[in-house]
Amino acid sequence: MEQTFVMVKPDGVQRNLIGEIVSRFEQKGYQLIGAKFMQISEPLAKTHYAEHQGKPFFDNLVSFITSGPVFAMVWQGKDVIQVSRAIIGKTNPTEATPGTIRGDYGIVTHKNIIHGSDSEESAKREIELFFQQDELVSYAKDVNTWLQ
Ligand code: IDP
Repeated sequence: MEQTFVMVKPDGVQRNLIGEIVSRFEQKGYQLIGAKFMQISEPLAKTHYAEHQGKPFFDNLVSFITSGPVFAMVWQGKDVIQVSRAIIGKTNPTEATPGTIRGDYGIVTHKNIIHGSDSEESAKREIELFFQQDELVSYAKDVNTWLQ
């Protein structure tokens, strides 16, 4: 079953949006298999955002993501990578459709509430970066039979 990495960024935590964000993924029908409330270190931030190294916003991105705690999660389900990106909305909240998380709660790109992996490769890389294998919980849910 497909898995993806989702993280409520420091602005989402400060704005009390953890519960709202978890609800949206739960209500869609996805299954939470890992969660961690944590402070990101500078080295972890630089590794996580390595693809943006050298861009003008990189330093601000690293200082923002390390500026307060984040809520890191792994969600599982059919097509969860693609669908979670749709639930999250476009990177720039001005362009994000209302109804998406960024469309409903974000205003500026550098504080856009939430991160979600954008491909199978980045999901695998980011899950391994943030979670040990024994921190991911495998469990059956009877409700899944109503979603397949
Ligand atoms: P994504 O989070 O929608 O996948 P990415 O292009 O991977 O978007 O960028 C990672 C994060 O870097 C964004 O969520 C946003 O917070 C920040 N970012 C991206 N582009 C800009 C920019 O042009 N200015 C400031 N911050 C940016």
